[in-house]
Amino acid sequence: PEAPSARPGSTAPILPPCPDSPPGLVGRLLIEFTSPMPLERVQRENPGVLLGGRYTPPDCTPAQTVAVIIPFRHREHHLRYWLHYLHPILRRQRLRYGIYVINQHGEDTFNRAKLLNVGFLEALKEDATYDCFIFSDVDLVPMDDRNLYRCGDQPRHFAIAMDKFGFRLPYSGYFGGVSGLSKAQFLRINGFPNEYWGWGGEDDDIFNRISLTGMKISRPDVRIGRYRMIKHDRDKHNEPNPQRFTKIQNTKLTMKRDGIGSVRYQVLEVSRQPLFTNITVDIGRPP
Ligand code: UD2
Ligand code: MN
Repeated sequence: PEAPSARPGSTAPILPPCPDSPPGLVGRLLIEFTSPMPLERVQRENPGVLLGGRYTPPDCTPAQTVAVIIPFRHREHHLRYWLHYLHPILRRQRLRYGIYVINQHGEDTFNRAKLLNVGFLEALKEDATYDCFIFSDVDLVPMDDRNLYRCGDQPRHFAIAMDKFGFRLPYSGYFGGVSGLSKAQFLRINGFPNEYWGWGGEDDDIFNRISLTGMKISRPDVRIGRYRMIKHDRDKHNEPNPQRFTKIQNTKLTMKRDGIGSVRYQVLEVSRQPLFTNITVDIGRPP
């Protein structure tokens, strides 16, 4: 009789579902940003990662396909550390994933949330099976691989205990750093705001969108959701946005017209690198 592990007409074995708790995790990790991190070394250490930063576990079938979206401009040295630490973690977590670096073209004011909207749409254009989106700053590395980069039945906040905040949540409505929403959750809040130019407020607007649609934020245990942020000064052209305090008062009104349904941009280049996909995009400038 035909072996039960073979699909009819195929020699590829049917892999069992990936376990809820991946067996190869190591727990607490040592994270440091002192020794230089050449990209060639990171490539050598991650031979299983396919062009564009795609990975599929060889031994099991994951329940989700995860797109990791990174807002980016002029942070190459941070990206090298991020790739060095995150690829092995995500692999141990038995995720099927792809890494998308959304690079803002030009030197106009930075817009993190709009870049994340672009990442959502562009990742789906590349692979319509993405059903979970993890949005991560380029400078944040988890200190524990039990912090699973997956989506659940509520939006997830991963970066809850950062070194720069003394390993505590800075305030109860904090949703910055690293977060995850399923495709359905993201569409339910009309994605992220496009109108926060410069530093700050966009994460609070996203928090408001989630609360206003009746969802609840899910978080890991505080002993597991620990992060290191690579120390940095404020970038040029990402000055604190003075409008942020009034804007976050108005999410209820603005979220209907401003979001994934209204984002306008122009993709200038898609380039599949060995460890990530780079998408350079013109997102315009503040009015
Ligand atoms: C905090 C939040 C962040 C966001 C931001 C306000 C933490 C750890 N993170 O970050 O999620 O809410 O405040 O907007 O509290 N970036 C570039 N190039 C630039 C500017 C920004 O790549 O020129 C990207 C990069 O991925 C960076 C992220 O945007 O990590 C956030 O910017 P930041 O790191 O300067 O701001 P920070 O650390 O205060
Ligand atoms: Mn930062």
